[in-house]
Amino acid sequence: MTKTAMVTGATSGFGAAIAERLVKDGWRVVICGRREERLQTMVDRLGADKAHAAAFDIRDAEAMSEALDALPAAFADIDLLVNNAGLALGTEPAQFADLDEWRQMIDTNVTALVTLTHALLPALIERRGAIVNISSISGSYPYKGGNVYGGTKAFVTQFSLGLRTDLHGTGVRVTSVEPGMAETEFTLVRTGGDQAASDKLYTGAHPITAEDIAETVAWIAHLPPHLNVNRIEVMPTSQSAAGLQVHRD
Ligand code: NDP
Ligand code: 8X3
Repeated sequence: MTKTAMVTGATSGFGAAIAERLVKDGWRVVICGRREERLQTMVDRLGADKAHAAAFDIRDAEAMSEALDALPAAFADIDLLVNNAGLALGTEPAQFADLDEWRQMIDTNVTALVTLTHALLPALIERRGAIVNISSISGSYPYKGGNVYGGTKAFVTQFSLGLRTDLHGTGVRVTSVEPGMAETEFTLVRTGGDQAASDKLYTGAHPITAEDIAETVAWIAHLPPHLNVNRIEVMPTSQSAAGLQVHRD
């Protein structure tokens, strides 16, 4: 029987690649994001029987609830929730950071993610479904300017592990996927649209691609029901941890 996935943040980067990959693998997908034209283009390409566009700002709980209530019957029974929508804003040290940007990251990466998960949990339990949360290595390894972004992703990882514990015995699988540096629109968003900064970061680094993460998520989604990947950390070979720093007077 055809299974249905809901993929948030499907207008770009990981989410777009995950949605495309799942449809290729025979799934139906509900694709979410604010940029409605991109979602519609994707529906046109993948087919309206395979993809359904749900355009809403994930920080708006009412809009989220309306979008869930408006799902057509063929897309209403979600077997897999991919909580991918998220962003980093700013690279300044904490003492120079913009509080509104911090709040936007928390509202998107944390509050919206738990709100959607809470809404879908009863159905996921009923269907013995799965949740894949897109966290980040920034939740495990601090770096300069990562402050609140890293904090939100540490939350996502720990929330995933906590969900696993609470869902014990329900058959619902939960995975935290923790990618390192990947070339998507992530740095464009983080820098307020600075294409040169984005190009500079990725040039020569052979970063992760969106398709690499789609491959990882598809592998997790297709594992037999008795297996749960709790967390998986994926970096480009060119990236590794850089250790601690010491300030001397
Ligand atoms: P992109 O910027 O390419 O994609 C981000 C997606 O999130 C877009 O589809 C965007 O949709 C959606 N989104 C952001 N804010 C909102 C909002 N308020 N409401 C609805 N959707 C929203 O970045 P990535 O693909 O790289 O990022 C995907 C996830 O992966 C994020 O959670 C990110 O933190 C994480 N990640 C990224 C890494 C990287 O190096 N790229 C590494 C590790 C993790 P729209 O703008 O249309 O609303
Ligand atoms: C994105 C990865 O290391 O750029 O989550 O913060 S990193």
